[in-house]
Amino acid sequence: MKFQTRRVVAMAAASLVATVGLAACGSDDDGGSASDGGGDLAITFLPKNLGNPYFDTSNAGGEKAIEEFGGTYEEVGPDSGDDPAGQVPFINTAAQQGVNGLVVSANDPEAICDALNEARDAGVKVVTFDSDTNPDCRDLFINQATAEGIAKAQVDLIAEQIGDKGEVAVLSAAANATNQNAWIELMEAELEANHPDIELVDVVYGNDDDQTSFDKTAALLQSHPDLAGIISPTTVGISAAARYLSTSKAKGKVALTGLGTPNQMREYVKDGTVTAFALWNPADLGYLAAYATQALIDGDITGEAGDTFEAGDLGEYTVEDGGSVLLGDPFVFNADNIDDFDF
Ligand code: RAM
Repeated sequence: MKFQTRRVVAMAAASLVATVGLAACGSDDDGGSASDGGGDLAITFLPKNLGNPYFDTSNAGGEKAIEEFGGTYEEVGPDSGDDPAGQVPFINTAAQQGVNGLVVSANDPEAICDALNEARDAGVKVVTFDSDTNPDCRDLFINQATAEGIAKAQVDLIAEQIGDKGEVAVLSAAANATNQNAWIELMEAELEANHPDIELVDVVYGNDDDQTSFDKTAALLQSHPDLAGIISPTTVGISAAARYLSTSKAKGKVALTGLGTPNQMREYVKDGTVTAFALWNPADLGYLAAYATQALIDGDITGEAGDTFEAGDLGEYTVEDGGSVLLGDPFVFNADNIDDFDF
């Protein structure tokens, strides 16, 4: 496995990168330990894998927050999200470095648990965001939207796009991804309860790898010639599937929806491959996760239900049952609004 790291001393202002309502500040610096920065708190972000624009945006939000309250931002992660334990070495290294906080999106609910708990025993505050672990292995989960809301938004979209009948398939991320699996389970329940004429015929996994997702889309169309639609609840999957469909005979015939970023999906909305898809603001998610981590480190909260903390520009948040904090509602993007967004 290739180790990759990107470190930023968040207090030292460098170039400004605009996201939606958030600005990220950073410079690359590979030297020194995580606690050598100009700020007080060393916080490391560990996405499912590096090179995914979704996490680039979410982590830029985290970096912006760390800059505001003073600390050192670092991002580390595996190149690929297909190994359930692939994040373990990065967790161990962060704990050895003595970082104050670790913000993780989990590729597997159990495989990284022991490593996270060892880090916690060593004094590191562990916050999951985007994709949770087993709740016993972290202090807090920052949830982008309710799983029920995310599932229903995608089912509503595909039902509308295929006239509420026909075969659909799911193109997911890693097979063990906590977030995608929770959404798929709820989508199945929603289809069963409210869409009797839609049949879910397949679930395939692109591992949040562009090429794998592209190839799995081609294979889905081959093995299901009557497919009416694809739901891809991953930004990597939906953009790869859209790229495949956009030049295939299935363009305009097989509907595609799911969770995507406006910048990756814009050309496919404009060329008619995709009508509408959903997401939340990833920058806000990372920003909220960083402020929650700060509140834990400073001892303002412990992660108990009812705890409240201030999250900079986003205002006050309350910890809910199960140690989770909810960002908000999913948002639907279409041809009418996609140009209002840049992330
Ligand atoms: C991908 C990742 C991430 C998920 C988004 C929607 O970027 O799988 O975990 O939340 O898609």
